[in-house]
Amino acid sequence: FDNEKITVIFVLGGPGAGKGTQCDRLVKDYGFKHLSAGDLLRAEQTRSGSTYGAMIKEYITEGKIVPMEVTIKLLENAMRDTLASPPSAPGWESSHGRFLIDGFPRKMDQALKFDQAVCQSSFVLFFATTEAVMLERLLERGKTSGRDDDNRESITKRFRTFIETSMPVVDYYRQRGNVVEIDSSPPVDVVYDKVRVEVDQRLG
Ligand code: UP5
Ligand code: MG
Repeated sequence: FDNEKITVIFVLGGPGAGKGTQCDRLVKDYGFKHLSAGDLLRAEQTRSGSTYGAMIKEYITEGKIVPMEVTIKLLENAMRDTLASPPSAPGWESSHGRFLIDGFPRKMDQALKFDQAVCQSSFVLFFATTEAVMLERLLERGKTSGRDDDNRESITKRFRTFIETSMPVVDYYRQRGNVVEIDSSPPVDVVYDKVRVEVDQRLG
């Protein structure tokens, strides 16, 4: 993908930090195309004829990172589809697309591969809060979400993977001065006000 023609923002943060919620707001106000790696994997998991379904379910339930080939392919396909039939949202220009890539990259190999083979991100929006806050949100959501990983056992595993495998990615981009960190403990509107300020500043 041509970095002159698209803007990509990575949206990272622990499980339940509020990535998807904030992305939904940004889509409405800025015309971003929101691509959640987790959503794409869950869709692939249930797609009839997928060879990866059982494998994806196993990884997600165990809170492990699905091999990057699968996830990067799904993201590339979704980006290509979006550019082929662009959203008619205000903010999305035919000459220049905007993507929020949510929950990816969450392992160093994915980060390096995507940067080198797909495109570079403008910056990383990193939502930080405590495990206590994230646990409460996920258990509450788990009452209705139907997600295979919104249970105490999987949540514990997701937290461990986040610390051990995904935080190094955030630190890698931080060293490059590419991380905007936002405390996502407050209510959604308060968090979003801060997000807007940062995005306005960087998108110009
Ligand atoms: N909520 C949100 N913000 C709130 C706020 N400020 N105040 C109060 N409540 C708030 O929010 C979670 C819940 O909290 C919701 O009920 C919301 O209303 C409330 P949400 O916005 O959904 O948080 P999010 O950070 O998106 O949480 P999510 O559970 O989606 O994060 P994960 O990172 O765990 O999930 P994801 O779907 O990205 O990945 C799932 C799995 O897929 C991974 O564990 C992994 O196994 C696999 N995966 C890969 O293998 N590779 C990838 O590249 C990506 C995923
Ligand atoms: Mg999410």
